Amino acid sequence: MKPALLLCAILAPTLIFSPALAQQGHHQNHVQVTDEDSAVHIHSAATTPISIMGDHVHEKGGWMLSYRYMHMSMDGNRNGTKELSPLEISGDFANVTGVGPATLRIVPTEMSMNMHMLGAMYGLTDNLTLVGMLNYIDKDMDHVTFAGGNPDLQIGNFTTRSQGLGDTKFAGLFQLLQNDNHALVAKAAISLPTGSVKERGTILNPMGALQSVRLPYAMQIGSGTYDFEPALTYSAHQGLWGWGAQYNARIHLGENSQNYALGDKHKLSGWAGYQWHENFAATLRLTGETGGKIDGGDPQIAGPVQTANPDFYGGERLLLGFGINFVENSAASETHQFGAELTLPLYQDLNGPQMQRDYGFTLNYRLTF
Ligand SMILES: [Cu+2]
Repeated sequence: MKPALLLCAILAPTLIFSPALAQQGHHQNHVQVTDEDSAVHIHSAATTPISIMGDHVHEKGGWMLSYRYMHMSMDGNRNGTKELSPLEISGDFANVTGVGPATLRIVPTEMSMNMHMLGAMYGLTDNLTLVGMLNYIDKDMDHVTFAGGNPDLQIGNFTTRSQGLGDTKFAGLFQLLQNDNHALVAKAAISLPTGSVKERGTILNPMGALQSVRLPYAMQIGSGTYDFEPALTYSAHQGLWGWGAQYNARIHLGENSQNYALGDKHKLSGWAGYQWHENFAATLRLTGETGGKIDGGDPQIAGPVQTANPDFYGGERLLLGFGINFVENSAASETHQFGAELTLPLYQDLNGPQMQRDYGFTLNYRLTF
């Protein structure tokens, strides 16, 4: 990722909306804000995109339970910024540094991932909130197989699937700064390797035979390592507008039991949100992300396919997110919030050949009490 692009990710929403930031509105964007003069709590919709996690803390004794559904779709392949057809990958690419044969006769064409996340937050003090999160993940990947002796001859298609409990996360969120308009929250999380790294599936090999293999890294459910996930989130609101920025990372600590570590990831997001109704807000987000290649390799993951090569992982992306948040008006002290966000790729520079990102979306329900 060029520094300029990362800077754009942060600045663009702020610049786009800056003329309007001077406006004064009647609502505050705090979910916990109540109308002092009324017995009825007035909640207003959050102006932070739903895909941004760890942006807030809860008051001492406050709880939040959440369910999040994330879908991510991948379609086609690229090397660097150039798109590649399956025929180009089968014919032109050597698998020189990878494990297994020197050719790539099996080419993934589409992939989808679904993630169900259950989360709980609890305010231990006004400035420290504890978080726990469980994930359930399913993945499927479609492939075409070309003949071992003829890179132009397609001999069939197959799909592999994997599913299971993902990595489990525990986090502490520390409120570093909070006043009427600004908040700064630091997150320190540990990810436990509860997700499987030994998923198996059946492939159609270039000899035309069905074969049971350990699935490539992209189809495994967990990282297999203990991971450190730090984040720092700034958010602000004024009138009907909100904006903010977040840095977060996933750092893999050591190697897993199968002798590798996934590439570390770093993400920088910038966003703006506008509360166009007391109960609704719209959000716009830009995220720049960078990820490394896989370090090491699982000797049981081999084959004439790009996803079995640790070097064909990682790269840089710029993503655009459009979101909507809703909060229910309620006289009770609990609030129900819903959020949805659609994510589209703007730019991808990948260590390829590698599958490229297509659309994704996140749906979220939160209960605060
Ligand atoms: Cu919360």
